[in-house]
Amino acid sequence: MSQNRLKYSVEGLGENLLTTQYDLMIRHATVLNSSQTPVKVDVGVSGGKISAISPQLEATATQDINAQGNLLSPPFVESHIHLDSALTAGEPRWNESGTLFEGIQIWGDRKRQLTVEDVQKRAIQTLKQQASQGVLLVRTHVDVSEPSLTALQALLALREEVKDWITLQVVAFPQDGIYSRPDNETLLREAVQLGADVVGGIPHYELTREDGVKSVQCIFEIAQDGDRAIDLHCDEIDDPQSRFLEVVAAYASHTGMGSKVTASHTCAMGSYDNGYAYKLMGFLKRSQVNIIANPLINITLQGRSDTYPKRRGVTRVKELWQNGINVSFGHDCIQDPWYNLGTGNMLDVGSMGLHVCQMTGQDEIAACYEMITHNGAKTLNLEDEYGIEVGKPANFIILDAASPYEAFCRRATVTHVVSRGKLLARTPVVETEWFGD
Ligand code: 17E
Ligand code: FE2
Repeated sequence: MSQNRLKYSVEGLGENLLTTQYDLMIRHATVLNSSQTPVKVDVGVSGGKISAISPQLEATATQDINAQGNLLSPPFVESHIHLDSALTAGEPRWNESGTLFEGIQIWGDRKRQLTVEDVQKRAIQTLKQQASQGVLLVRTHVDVSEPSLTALQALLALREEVKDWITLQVVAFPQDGIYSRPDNETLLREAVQLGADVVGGIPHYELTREDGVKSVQCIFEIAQDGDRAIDLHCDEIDDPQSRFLEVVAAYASHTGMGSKVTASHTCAMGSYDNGYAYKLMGFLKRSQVNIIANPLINITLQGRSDTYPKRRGVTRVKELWQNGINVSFGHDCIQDPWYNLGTGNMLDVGSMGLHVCQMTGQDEIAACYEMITHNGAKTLNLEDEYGIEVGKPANFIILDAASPYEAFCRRATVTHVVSRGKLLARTPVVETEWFGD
């Protein structure tokens, strides 16, 4: 067993204590320090943890990886996905209108055929696809407005099965609304008792504004009773009158749940007038809620009733970030009734976000990278275990790029994925052979 006595982080780069033997050593990596400045380091891993970060480590290791000056980054965080519907695009039919509502109808038919094996097969395939592209933390929604709770049970079992290589959080999500059927509230409570980590909701899809507000109240009660976090689909619509985000912010403040509360999508914010949005921004900041935008999905689902000018349907990511609110980006769907494309690549998500939200300045691009890494870990309330620091679990990736900017430019390959101190996946960089002049 290797020594594990080195206690300094990237900030303490000057010290270079010797150790005898690491399990894994990454040489010639670039990491970003706390002020986002790139520094060249070697990283030593032992006992599943990062045990040394130094400009040069004079040590041996059971396994050596030469990063060749490339970026060693904390893993990508998928803060919002629906694994229960992943890889079902076209079943039983394709979403021709491209709307959220047709997606819900198609899923309504598909979910009647769910079995535990069907859900687990698609989910594990998706998780492997995600992990091989550098995602090691995932929050998945699972529809619990389905009487047998098949998908929930499948994903709760899978959460345990995969925990040695990927961290999965499960949100109990009543896709059809809590009040669309008499037993949906009971199903949501049951899902929490069965072990869902997070309570979900969909206030904009309840029949009335009043039902929507009541659903938020109910969700907070369930979460407080079960000591769970909250992540609602909130205002995923172009309707500027859809104002459930203010209700969520109010409950987050009144209950003191603060950063344990997340509002996902919040598309209507892109349709609010500036006066209201400005007031809301202050409330959001005080409430400490997290926001998740899903740019790949909402740029395609929203704006469908517009002619021209056509709205983008994505929430005010740049302004939320400028106001110090924690924003992350999610993929939302991989080849399902709402979005028939996608591979789980978080650089695709971040890139779409930076385009749609016009975050092309250098600091803005860096912020978009944070939205697929650190900010997602914060939303999942897992930041204590996350980051490139001595003593933290050795979960990190190496990209074929020297910086986040370059990673976005070239949609860089994640060449190495290290999870719990072990190499989990390696992907070679594709090289073109040029036969012209
Ligand atoms: N369900 C929903 O209400 N909204 C979405 N974007 C997806 C599922 C993917
Ligand atoms: Fe979603």
